[in-house]
Amino acid sequence: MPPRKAAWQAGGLLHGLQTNHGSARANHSICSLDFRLESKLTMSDLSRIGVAIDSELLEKFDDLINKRGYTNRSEAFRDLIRDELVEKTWESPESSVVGTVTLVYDHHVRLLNEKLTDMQHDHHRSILSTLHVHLDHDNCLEVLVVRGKAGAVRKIADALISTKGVKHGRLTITTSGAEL
Ligand code: NI
Repeated sequence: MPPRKAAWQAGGLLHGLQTNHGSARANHSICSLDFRLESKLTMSDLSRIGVAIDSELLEKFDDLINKRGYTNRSEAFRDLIRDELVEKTWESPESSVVGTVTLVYDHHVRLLNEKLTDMQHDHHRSILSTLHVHLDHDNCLEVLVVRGKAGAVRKIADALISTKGVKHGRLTITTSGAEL
């Protein structure tokens, strides 16, 4: 399974920001950005940079971040960078990661419940918690919190999602936050 973007984050922003390169090339704006680690916020950690960006793209960016509830550009840019850094860690199978696996399935499918439970018990060290919701008469939603080496976590998610009878499944990648 290809790496998937976590929630909206950078993927959503980047995909929402296609611009007409032909017409807007010459029309650049400079925006000033603060980059800092919020957990260690001191003046010496703060770097201020200027970014040249075409006006049309900047307008779309401002539009998008307003809708997402950002109050300033700097925080939106920082989130873009963090999301790319998190994504990068998943490329190495040995890196330590955290994530969630979401499954939707019909619990009437023969032995499906048992199969999914067996698989979760087989990987009890990697699956920290499971939330089960009975969506309606037939369908169940399960959200599993997973933690471990990227390769192993991905393998567990693939096995669960590809089990016959699972209607939809998704592995969402995130980070323990320690590196950001
Ligand atoms: Ni259920």
